[in-house]
Amino acid sequence: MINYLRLYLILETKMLKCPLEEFIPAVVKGGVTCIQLRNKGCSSWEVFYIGQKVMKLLEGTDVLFVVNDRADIAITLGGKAVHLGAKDVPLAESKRLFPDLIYGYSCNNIEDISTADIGDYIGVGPAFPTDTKAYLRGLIGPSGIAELVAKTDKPAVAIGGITKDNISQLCGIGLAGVAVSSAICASDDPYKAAKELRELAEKL
Ligand code: TZP
Ligand code: MG
Repeated sequence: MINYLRLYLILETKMLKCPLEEFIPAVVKGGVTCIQLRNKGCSSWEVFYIGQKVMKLLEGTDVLFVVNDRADIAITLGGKAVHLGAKDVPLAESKRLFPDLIYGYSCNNIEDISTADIGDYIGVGPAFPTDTKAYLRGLIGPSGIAELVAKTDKPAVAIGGITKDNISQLCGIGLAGVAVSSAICASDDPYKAAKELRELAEKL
């Protein structure tokens, strides 16, 4: 699991500056280790359809594909992993129904950390301010992330507003990796953005 978390891309296709068919191979070459399909606000049909395309483009790579929010869509796609949070269906119930999925869980406080105990990895944040997520939970910053990471043995990725210019503030706090969306999705050169972030993520 841990190897898939080093550079965790949160895909929002509306941000892309090139076709998905170019973007996915570019970021894989650049060094992303996991791709989560987020596409907030899209219909189930659209998430399924884009998910199929992404899975096809990832064939033959060692990049983990994760569906955000929806275990049912992950299962329908034949995917292996889902990412849930406090506003999604309960992790325990989902795990009971779909025990073979890999589960990520979003954590912002100590209660979330305890809920995530039955999951496989955690996302912790927000690290920095971001416009990508509406209704962002309270900013906890690098120090808040460090405190939560110290209270669990689950592999953790930091999330929220992470760029090549601030990632160094997350070094030395026990992270398995970083999760980024706009820093790669909205880049004019997604290959270069992924490559630079991967190199910096190796120093966490
Ligand atoms: N959850 C907490 S912050 C965030 C999500 C999905 C947005 C991450 O996107 P960005 O563009 O890397 O800030
Ligand atoms: Mg969610």
